[in-house]
Amino acid sequence: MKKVITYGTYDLLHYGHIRLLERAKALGDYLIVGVTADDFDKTRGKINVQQSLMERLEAVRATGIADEIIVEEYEGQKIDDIRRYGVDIFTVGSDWKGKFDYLNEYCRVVYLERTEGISSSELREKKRQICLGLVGESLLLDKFEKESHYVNGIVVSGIYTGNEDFLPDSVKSSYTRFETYEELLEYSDAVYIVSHPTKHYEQVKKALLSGKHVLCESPMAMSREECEEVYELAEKKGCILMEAIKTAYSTAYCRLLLLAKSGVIGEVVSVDSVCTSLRDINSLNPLDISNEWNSICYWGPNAMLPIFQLLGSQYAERSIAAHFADEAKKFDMFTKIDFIYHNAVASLKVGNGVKSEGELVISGTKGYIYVPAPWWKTDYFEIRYENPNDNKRYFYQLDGEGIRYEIVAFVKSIEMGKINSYIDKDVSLSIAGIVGDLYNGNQVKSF
Ligand code: C2G
Repeated sequence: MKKVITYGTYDLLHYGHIRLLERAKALGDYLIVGVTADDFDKTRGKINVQQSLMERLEAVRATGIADEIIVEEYEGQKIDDIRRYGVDIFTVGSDWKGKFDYLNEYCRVVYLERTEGISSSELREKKRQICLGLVGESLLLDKFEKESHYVNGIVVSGIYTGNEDFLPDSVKSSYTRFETYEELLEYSDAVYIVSHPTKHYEQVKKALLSGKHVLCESPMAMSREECEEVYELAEKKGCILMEAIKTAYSTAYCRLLLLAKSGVIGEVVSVDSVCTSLRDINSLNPLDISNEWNSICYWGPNAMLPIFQLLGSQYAERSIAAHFADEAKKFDMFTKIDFIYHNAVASLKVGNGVKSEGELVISGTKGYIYVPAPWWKTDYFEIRYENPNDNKRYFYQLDGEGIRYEIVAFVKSIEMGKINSYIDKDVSLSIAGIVGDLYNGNQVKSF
């Protein structure tokens, strides 16, 4: 029996795929089809896959062409499979010509002519493009715009900013700059907001009232009540409202959360996170300080994310100690917050003007998870035990700091008509609550 193997993503299965499978089958007597796992696709840069692995496996099975279907999960697996299954021929479309010649060492390699005029990415693009308006005054706009090019299904409609200085020439020259927010909304289906946090609530609300979907940098509002209000408004308007904290979308961060919740370190007893950056705040005049993001807004959401995602928001006590740079006590240069839960504790330190070791430590009754600085750009973490020989290390590639995955989640939410956010509403509300407490000086000790 002559065994043939081929691999693919097979997203939105189309006749180009089917013709390939039919010709692959005709090369031998038994065809094995390897369908790529979601993570493997992400690792190799295919982040726009619309269908889940199960849907893609089912679609290939339903063709009735494959004699066996396997999942391709890691780089190099093809060699393992060829050996394991005793494969005689590896085949793939001619768009890969030359890329798999190294497999000639293990079996015959055949490149089959690719079917022109059809591709999964064209099918994805054919769906209505979402016009996305960029709103705000932050260098993050530039990063976001660059990352948006990796995501199928969106096109930037234009920009509304209160301060053009934040826009690099490349962005300025590429897009319409709307004079008013209302005008931007008119030409957009959705908006990404990264204005000064004190503007977020009003801008989110105005977009939702206009029936636009919203992806807004955290904090989305300066109080729990305002945050609750915009979530309710989104529900009422049938719009997607998603909070943007790019760390939440990094594969490594998602994995460490799952591992912590799965009990590999026993019960989580403490979560300690530190996020800081150095800004020469003291040299700024009061007006400039008011345009800067203070520590609780700039780093607070990131630092609070693992605490609320692992321990929840029902803490019994919390204490906030802040060092302010201004008389009005609105700009915290450094803030330490301690939470006491029923059976755990948590602490965070954030600084925009004070530098510390930006690590995340999740302590448990069997071991702990250690994420080195800058932990919020999570691509690596360790699980450490009493016996260092038991320690485990994990690395997951992080492209674009997680922003492109965040955009993919936002676009998928809009296309599916239901929220696909990695940040639960309850976490979002808790973050806004703490931000509000600090702004309102609610039980805040200043030092
Ligand atoms: N294909 C084709 N004609 C098309 C589109 C795709 O012949 N119009 C072939 C591809 O060449 C590939 C298979 O169909 O052999 C599956 O294509 P994709 O799902 O796009 O996956 P791809 O990443 O190209 O698969 O490691 C090998 C890769 O996984 C190959």
